[in-house]
Amino acid sequence: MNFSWFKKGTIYQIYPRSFNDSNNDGIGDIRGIIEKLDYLEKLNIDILWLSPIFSSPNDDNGYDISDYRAIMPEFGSMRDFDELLEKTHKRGMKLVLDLVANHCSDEHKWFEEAKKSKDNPFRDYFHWKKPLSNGGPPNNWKSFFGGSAWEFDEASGEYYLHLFTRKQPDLNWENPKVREEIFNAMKFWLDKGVDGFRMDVIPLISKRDGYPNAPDVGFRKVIEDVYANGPKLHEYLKEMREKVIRHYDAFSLAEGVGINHDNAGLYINNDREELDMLYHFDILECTIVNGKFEESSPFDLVNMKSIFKKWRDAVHQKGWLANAMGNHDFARMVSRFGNDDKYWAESAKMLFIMQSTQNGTLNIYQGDEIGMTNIVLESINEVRDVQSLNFYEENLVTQKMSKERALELINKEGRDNARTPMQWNDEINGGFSIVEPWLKVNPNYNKINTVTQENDPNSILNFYRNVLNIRKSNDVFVYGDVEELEYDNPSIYAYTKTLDEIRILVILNFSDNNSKFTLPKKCTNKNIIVNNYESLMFDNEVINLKPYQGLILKFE
Ligand code: TEU
Ligand code: CA
Repeated sequence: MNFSWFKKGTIYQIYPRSFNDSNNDGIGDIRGIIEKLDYLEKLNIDILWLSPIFSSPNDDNGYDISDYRAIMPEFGSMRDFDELLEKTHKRGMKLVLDLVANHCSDEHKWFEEAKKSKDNPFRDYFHWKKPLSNGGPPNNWKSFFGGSAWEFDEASGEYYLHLFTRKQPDLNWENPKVREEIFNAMKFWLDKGVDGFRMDVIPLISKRDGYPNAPDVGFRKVIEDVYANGPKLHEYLKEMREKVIRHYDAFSLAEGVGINHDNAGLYINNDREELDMLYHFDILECTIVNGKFEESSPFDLVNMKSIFKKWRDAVHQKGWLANAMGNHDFARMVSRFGNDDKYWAESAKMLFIMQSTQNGTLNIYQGDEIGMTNIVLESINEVRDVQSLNFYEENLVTQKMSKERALELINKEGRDNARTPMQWNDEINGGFSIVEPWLKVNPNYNKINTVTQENDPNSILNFYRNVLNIRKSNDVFVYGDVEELEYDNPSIYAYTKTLDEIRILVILNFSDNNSKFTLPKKCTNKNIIVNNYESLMFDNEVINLKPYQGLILKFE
């Protein structure tokens, strides 16, 4: 399938728990999303992706599903969902759900049954193994969220596999009944009219035969070589396309944990008939060496350029990527890649110029359009994310670092940074809720909120709207071929994008200082279509860029 709506369309990721609380219980909900459809339409969004909205005990905020066909009561009812879907479609927008199919919740009835006995018909929906002779777990696999990936079940004397928390048992995709259950759940939502799925950790669904021990090569490499890309993975993805996706005008978007540019094509190349696109993690993890809260490297622009280039080349004319600079699993984009203090607005805008001119479907994470920043959580009691909490607790045992250092790392890289409630206005709790929200609101909501920015023509919000508007009527943004200029320049990222006779030139100053750049051809102010500063000095072919200045010039 080769529809262009998902290539050209802009995706907006909503983390429902933190988006908008319509009934003031401190938790965002579906009616809260409905209330903000005007806002999203005005922003020029085409596709909404909702992080999981299904029933869940919320050990991992919905990424632990206990019923694939029911709405989480805290988020509302099926009627609310149907209304959201209808109203989204009425505005010409699409709605995409999050399919978490590698694992479910330990409170799902499948797992509750499976635990009852070894011969329960649901037992084989999961991965069970006997202990080693010393009683230990069957292999050395580690959970993404710390500790062993195996949990001992007293009653049956066996371990079950959970690559995430112990409340997220991995489903056994070898079992055709499991595949059937998941495919039927997908059809249930697609039949309602949902327009596709973002597929959570889909590269992990096929496990390696015999569960071999992982070599000691760093967690990232272990994910690639041992957890992801298992032997039957592509068979399952083809089956999913054949039995489900193919029959609908809907897309499948892989969350690409464990995929690298060498094997990406196996997932998304058009001739493979598997998935439509994927998010790779290389940009999002470009400062993370092995895993979160471990060693990190400083931001390096040339490295970022090389990642973009590598991926672009890998899928060129064969497959399609999706491009995200932030999501609910990482710290805030402007805090990581820009300067969220002195050049907050400038760098937020510049990053969006980059993002909106890179290849692949453009993906905006809620709040980035107003430049929301990381938060400082003052004590561990304010931390909500299970990944951060597990890390903190593990450290209390191992004493690898001081408690203060652990909290500092959580504040730097933890997922709560991106999950603080959306900042709508400068009223109590940023207008998210009138009661205390489930996670602290960033105290900077007085300054950073949608209403203040709505009223300011130079705001980040209005800049996003404007760029998206221009992008809609300029296919070169989406389909143009990229060519780099001054590739080795450590502070300026410059590239052209060309489609037929039309060429744009993007110039981005990733620096707190002024930087000079020599234009490849003579330009005048008439060539400028986007500029995040009010002025620009043309001095023949040399331009002098201000800190974090970003420009798009157009030539015909
Ligand atoms: O994330 C998968 C994933 O790989 C992340 O755990 C990522 O590696 C990590 O956050 C970076 O440190 C997906 C979801 O996006 C995440 O929210 C879930 O917790 C996870 O799957 C389990 O479903
Ligand atoms: Ca609510």
